[in-house]
Amino acid sequence: MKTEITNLLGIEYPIIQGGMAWVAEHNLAAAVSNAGGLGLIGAASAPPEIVREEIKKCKALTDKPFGVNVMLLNPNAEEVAKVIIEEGVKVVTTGAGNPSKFMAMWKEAGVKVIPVVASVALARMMERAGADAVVAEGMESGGHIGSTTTMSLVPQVVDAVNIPVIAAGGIADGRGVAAAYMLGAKAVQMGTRFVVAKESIVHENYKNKVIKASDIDSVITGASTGHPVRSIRNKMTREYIKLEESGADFMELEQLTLGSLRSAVMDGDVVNGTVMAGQISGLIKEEKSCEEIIKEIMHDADALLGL
Ligand code: TUI
Repeated sequence: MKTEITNLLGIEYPIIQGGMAWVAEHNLAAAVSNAGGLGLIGAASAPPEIVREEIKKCKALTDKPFGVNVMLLNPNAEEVAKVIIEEGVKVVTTGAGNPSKFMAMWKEAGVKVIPVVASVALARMMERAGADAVVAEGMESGGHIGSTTTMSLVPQVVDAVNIPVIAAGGIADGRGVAAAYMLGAKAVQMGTRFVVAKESIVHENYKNKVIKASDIDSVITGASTGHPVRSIRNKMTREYIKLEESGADFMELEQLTLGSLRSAVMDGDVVNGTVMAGQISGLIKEEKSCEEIIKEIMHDADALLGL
């Protein structure tokens, strides 16, 4: 399946791995890129020098293109944006905000810029600002989300812009890829599926939580703070929602989630930690290598699309 995105990025398959905080480190990114997709290092809240080290380690593991995701709520985003240029990274994606102020410097340096958007308005603005493509991410996704579903968002973004659109949110198999293609997308981005990859460094407890989750096991917390986050229901989300319903203030809510993603991903605390994952978790039944994931998905998508 060759598309405008495989051509733009110089990759074999139209599959991008989400730039997930703590999860998307160099081992996972390199494994996805080596399997013919586009791996991403998620800069999340990491200090710029850690991002630089992650980029160097990824380069040592793959000669294929890979990218970095800049999480725009990170106070260090500007320094991370510069590290990306200094290290010669070819592709950047952004999340959780509007990357307009970094666009000129990235474009001048020849970096391909692919903002993740959750609305038509931001997609249009990104096209005007010079984005090479956009990821239209529906609210089925894990982590920080918008309020429109993939099924509704993708075709509306496709109609609104002339740059290629990558679909994300609720996609984890060949049917999802084929459906995204039918909606006009030229590639997909998957996060949750790659959390449960053999090469993913996340704690076994986290992987098992995703594998055991059903269709209705994720919840949204943080809507009251303006930063809604989808994760798998546990003691932490129950306490958070109770606090939110009681009208707790921002700082009190922040206190509960401080370091909670890290403790779930790294220490396997899936009780008090935050297990970010998408609604498609119910479809993911076993750990597979990135190569197996990508090969199987593309085989099924090609068959469905008659390619
Ligand atoms: O960014 C993501 N997913 C993420 S970021 C993240 S780290 C985090 N952890 C706790 C709280 C907040 C963040 C975990 N998961 N996906 C891309 C995405 N971007 N989804 C939604 C958006 C988005 C939302 C509003 C993009 C722009 C926006 O407003 C733009 C504006 O005009 O400011």
